[in-house]
Amino acid sequence: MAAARSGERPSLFVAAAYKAGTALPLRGGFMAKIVFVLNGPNLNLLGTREPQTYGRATLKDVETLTRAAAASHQLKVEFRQSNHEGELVDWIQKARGRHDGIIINPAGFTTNSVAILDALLLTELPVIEVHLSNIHRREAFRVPSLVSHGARGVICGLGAVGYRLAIDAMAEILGAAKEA
Ligand code: CA2
Repeated sequence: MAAARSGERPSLFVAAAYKAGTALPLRGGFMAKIVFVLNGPNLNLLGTREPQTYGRATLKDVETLTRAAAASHQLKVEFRQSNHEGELVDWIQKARGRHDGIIINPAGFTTNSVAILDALLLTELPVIEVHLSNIHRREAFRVPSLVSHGARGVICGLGAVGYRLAIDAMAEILGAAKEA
């Protein structure tokens, strides 16, 4: 928060927006847009098993890469993981009015969660679906994705880089500024 950082008293409007989590004011009064990055079940274990399929990056590494990509577009990121469908649905419901776009790796909920799909549709926010592995080259049960019905675009098979590409695409969708 620019004013708070420089020791000035923030305006009431800025303080209210900041408290509500709807926008993050940066230097010069520019409001950074916030991308909600959600990760589904078992992704907390990333980097510990099956490196041939999912790579060696941990979820923390993916978060770091995602935040760096977002910063280059002056976007903020809220990065979360849950093993619980209902928790993901609750978070997605609350995204409306608080976040500007959603990037989601639904993991094991990809093909079966009507609840997550409905929640994504109800937010009316732009959604990008990401998978580390190429789900189309794997077992038949990993496709089709229900979540894709609510997504602007889908990125799969590029490992952690897919999250960076999703941020770049989201920046384009949101009309975010690119750092010189
Ligand atoms: O490729 C992806 O990102 C997936 O969404 C990952 C899911 C899988 O069910 C989808 O079909 C494709 C599985 C996530 C499992 O997480 C891991 C945890 C530890 C080590 C490796 C993967």
